[in-house]
Amino acid sequence: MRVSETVATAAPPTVDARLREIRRVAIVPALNEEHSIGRVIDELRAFDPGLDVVVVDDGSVDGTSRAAAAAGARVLRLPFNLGIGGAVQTGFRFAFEQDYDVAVRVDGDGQHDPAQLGRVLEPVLRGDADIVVGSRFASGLPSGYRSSRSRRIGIRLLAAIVSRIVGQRVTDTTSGFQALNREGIALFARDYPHDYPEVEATVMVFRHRLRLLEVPVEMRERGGGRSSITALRSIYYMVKVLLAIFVGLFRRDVVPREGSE
Ligand SMILES: Nc1nc2c(ncn2[C@@H]2O[C@H](COP(=O)(O)OP(=O)(O)OP(=O)(O)O)[C@@H](O)[C@H]2O)c(=O)[nH]1
Ligand SMILES: [Mg+2]
Repeated sequence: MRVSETVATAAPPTVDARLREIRRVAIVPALNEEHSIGRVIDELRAFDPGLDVVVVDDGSVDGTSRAAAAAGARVLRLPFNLGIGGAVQTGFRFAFEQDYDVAVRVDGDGQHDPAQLGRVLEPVLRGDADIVVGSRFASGLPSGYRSSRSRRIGIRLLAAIVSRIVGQRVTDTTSGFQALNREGIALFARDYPHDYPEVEATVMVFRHRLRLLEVPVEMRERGGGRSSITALRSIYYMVKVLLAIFVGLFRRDVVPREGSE
């Protein structure tokens, strides 16, 4: 074999080339997002035309399902509102059962910019992580993302507590902008927290000995619709999530494996 051939085969493939070789799906939870869902789907396709898009419509009372289907997405319509955790788990079950290799999770309100998915996917495609979380605070630089002061404090406090528990610094435990390999998909298909799930899910990932990495992302303001998180709910959220984490620490059999019931 000539040296030039060796070099050519040894060269690492680009993200695009690696993506093309695998089955990948975007999971988009949506509750009453008829005004933003079409654009989210268009942007996902612009990032990767071969990406399958699954919108989990969690009992919307507006035209979310119609808008998603019109934009070419597969729509999983839940008969009533399960809440964000149930909707997200439905998406992961679908991804698992349909044998997808990689899944990304993107909110239906347009806050996550699909153009940044390359960065979120990179460590998963490189084989360095089972789940990658796009973090608003990982860069240490001020982020364009603005939310209420109480909510920012809450996010940071949760990040500090979770970092202590898992023994790795995490900066954004409430981000739903994620990429997962088959192991990550399998875990979340089997078991996913409810209500306000991301914080608990972060702890769960570590307890199952999966590898989690954060990458810095910029998040946008909501395109329309209403946030599910009001000021009063933020407090409820903090208390509930902290309780759930501590109860979760006492769970014994935390590692359901693919193929085991
Ligand atoms: N399926 C489902 N999706 C929900 C529910 N509540 C919110 N969502 C969706 O989940 C995503 C995240 O919810 P948001 O309310 O935007 O939460 P957030 O992004 O943390 O909060 P904001 O920064 O205020 O937007 C959005 O795409 C919502 O449409 C729910 O009960 N079920
Ligand atoms: Mg949002």
